Amino acid sequence: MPLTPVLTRNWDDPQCWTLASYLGQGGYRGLGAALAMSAEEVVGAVKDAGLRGRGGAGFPTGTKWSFLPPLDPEHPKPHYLVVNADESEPGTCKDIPLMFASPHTLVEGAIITAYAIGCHHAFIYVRGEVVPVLRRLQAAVAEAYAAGYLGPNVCGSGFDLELIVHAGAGAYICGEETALLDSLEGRRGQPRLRPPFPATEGLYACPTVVNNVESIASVPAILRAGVDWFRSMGTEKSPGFTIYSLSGHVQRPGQYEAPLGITLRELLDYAGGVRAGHRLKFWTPGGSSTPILTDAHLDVPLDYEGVTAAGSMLGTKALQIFDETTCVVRAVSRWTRFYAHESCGKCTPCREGTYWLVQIFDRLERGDGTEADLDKLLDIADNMFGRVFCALGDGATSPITSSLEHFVDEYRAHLTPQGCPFDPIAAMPNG
Ligand code: L3W
Repeated sequence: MPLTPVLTRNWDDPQCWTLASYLGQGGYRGLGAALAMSAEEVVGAVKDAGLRGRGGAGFPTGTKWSFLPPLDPEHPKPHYLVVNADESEPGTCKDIPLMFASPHTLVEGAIITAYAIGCHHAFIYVRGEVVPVLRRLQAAVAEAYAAGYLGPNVCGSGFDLELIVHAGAGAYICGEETALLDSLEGRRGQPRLRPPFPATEGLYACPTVVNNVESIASVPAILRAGVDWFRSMGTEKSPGFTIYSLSGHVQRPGQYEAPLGITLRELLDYAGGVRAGHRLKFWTPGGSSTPILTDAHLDVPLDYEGVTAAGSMLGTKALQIFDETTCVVRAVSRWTRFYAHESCGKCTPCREGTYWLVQIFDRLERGDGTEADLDKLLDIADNMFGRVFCALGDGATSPITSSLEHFVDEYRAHLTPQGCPFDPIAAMPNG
């Protein structure tokens, strides 16, 4: 399959983040097309295109928009749009480069989405740590206001929109949509019980669309080039293009924009393959919250159906590549430590479960593990999965159960007084 640079197409331009560069590439033409349509027609176009959420879950974007109750002049409750730009999943690095290189793509997508859902106040909730990205977003929003794309009477259409860039304080849990809303309201970010989903009760208990950066940034191209064009890429159930982030033991790590349904084997060809002299051992299709896959899955179509059939999720399309020098137990142990650190503590299975998982991994690595510890890992994972408050806890168990499924012998090789049999230096990119 060929690469399909749409979102990434102007990243080589030395001034790619500016309005002038974006306009030179046909920017804001999608907005022009949208404003010539009714809001319902815009929602219909995104539905027909089959765009699915790029933040991890793959939920149909247009369908989500259509869940918002109609605006009722008798009982006015505003509609809000919140862009989830809190990218923090391990290995996931698509939204931050996208906002850094081409912030206007997101701004244009947010304006179109707000118009479609009848929203007059939209928010971009971005990780506070990525200050250069924050500055570029703020500059792009300021440029858009000055050019009349934001503010009262957008492009003379009679539609008013305020767009606010909000910096989060750096918590993984705030990427969970309801924790993000709590944080945006000024509270400690912790997930809310769903239902009600944000579409009916979101920000300030008002109907709210929460979408990932890449989902929103994909909207202008659909309006500009059309539904058929979008559907000419990807698969029937997962149409379009998307950004795959390749990292780890790969010759040319980076973002590769390609149709959904491409395989890791094809993407590795573009990325120069696994580092010289080594072979693929395991990989993640979507960050650390998706079950790991192995070299037996090189030809799995990277779309929402193909990856599911292989026993994983597509997730954030963060393809972390590990060669045979990597200890799978150590990799999973590192991720587990991340989840324990980032657990918000609201629910017991996640707060306690991630803590005890870390204790067991530490035992295995230092040579104090026993066969019973392997059962305990599965037992704790079983007591977490489906019993936690949000997807963070479920995600923490995915690499554990899948690595035990594929590499139980490697876990057993740790049950010696020496513990981990791997040389950590060999696994370093220049090892
Ligand atoms: C109205 C219904 N809305 C579902 C909406 C819901 C949400 C979207 C998807 O987790 C995954 C997670 C992570 N009425 C609805 C409805 N919705 N039913 O649809 O919902 P859901 O529950 O399928 O997923 P989620 O809670 O959004 C996202 C995985 O992504 N992930 C995480 C990545 C982390 C980041 C980050 O770094 N910030 O993106 C990676 O794989 O594990 O499974 O909007 O409201 N009946």
